Amino acid sequence: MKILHTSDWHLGKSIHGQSLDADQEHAVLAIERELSKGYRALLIAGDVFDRAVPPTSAMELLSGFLERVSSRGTHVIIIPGNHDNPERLDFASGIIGKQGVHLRCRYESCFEPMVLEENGEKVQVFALPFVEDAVVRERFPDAELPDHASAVGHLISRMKEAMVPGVPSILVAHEYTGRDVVSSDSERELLVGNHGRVPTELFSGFDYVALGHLHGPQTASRENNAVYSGSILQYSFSEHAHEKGMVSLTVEDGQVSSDKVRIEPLKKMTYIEDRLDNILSDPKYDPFSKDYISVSLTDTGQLFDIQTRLRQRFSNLLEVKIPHLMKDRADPGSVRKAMDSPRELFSLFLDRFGWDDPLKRERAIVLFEDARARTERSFRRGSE
Ligand SMILES: [Mn+2]
Repeated sequence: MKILHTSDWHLGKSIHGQSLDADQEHAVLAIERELSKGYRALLIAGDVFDRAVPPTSAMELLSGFLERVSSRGTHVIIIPGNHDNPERLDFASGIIGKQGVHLRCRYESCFEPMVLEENGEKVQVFALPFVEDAVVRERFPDAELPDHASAVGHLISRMKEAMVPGVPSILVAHEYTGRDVVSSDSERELLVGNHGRVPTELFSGFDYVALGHLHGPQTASRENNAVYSGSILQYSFSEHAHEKGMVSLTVEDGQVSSDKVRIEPLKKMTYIEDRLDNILSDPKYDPFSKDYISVSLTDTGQLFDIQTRLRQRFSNLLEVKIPHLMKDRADPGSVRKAMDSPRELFSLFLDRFGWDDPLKRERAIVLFEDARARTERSFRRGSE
């Protein structure tokens, strides 16, 4: 039996004001194509939407997808992540569940496993909605839950009580766990908040833990077979090196094994660090002309029309950084010192424009001095 593990779809997300609707539709279709290869179920381990109130385009995309996939008999198991609003996501879940789309948004109803079966092979899937400590405390007032780990631990221990013996088990969760895991910009804001990292030991006792939350595909715990599938797309330039995709699980003879499946993005996110003239002319940048581009210019000189010129080469330019120029600007001291000497001021001006060649500089300074002398002479004549 095959099960597809995905997470962090973030439908409705935009970056630097750029809507990702087309990119997300492309990725969702790739998931649908993979599912057509004979999967029993799809897991979405949280952050289905990017926002509590998603744009209608995102809702339409998910709605159409669920309709097509469930009509082919594939089960879909969804938990809310920290970006989702669990109450909204839970809408009509009772009716939708009968069609095989299982929204697990409430802690009270997450203890019982869903048992899936195919050709005599069975698997039990537990789904833990993103754990909000305050809500868990309110729902389970008798439990002692001083911190996030104890809240997560409480819910998981209740699941283990309901576990069917002798049937392999999968837990779906949206949590931050693992000792050597790497986080990225697009999820960072969430990790420094109230929700800390929980010990991986909490996830022991399952045959596979299908995690969401961190956007880089990675293993959180080898012993506990806890894996982050990663987001379905690159959602920040800090993720430009990530190969995004999903995890294909095979349940066979009571064992769960996993394989990575790539999602080829419609447009990649590419980060380029170089001098402006190189970026504009070097053929090595030709293949990136349609990518989402973040440029960091290494130039130290003043530059004109940067956005327009870069955009002619990269139609999807999203970000330009000029770190050295910023440094220059932050040092008004050198400018003030040069104010007394026109020659030094002009020399500083040449620095800003990146005139490094000593011969050219010398010629420019001679021309400048000459022009200045002539101008001063004509001023003197005028005032006589
Ligand atoms: Mn996320």
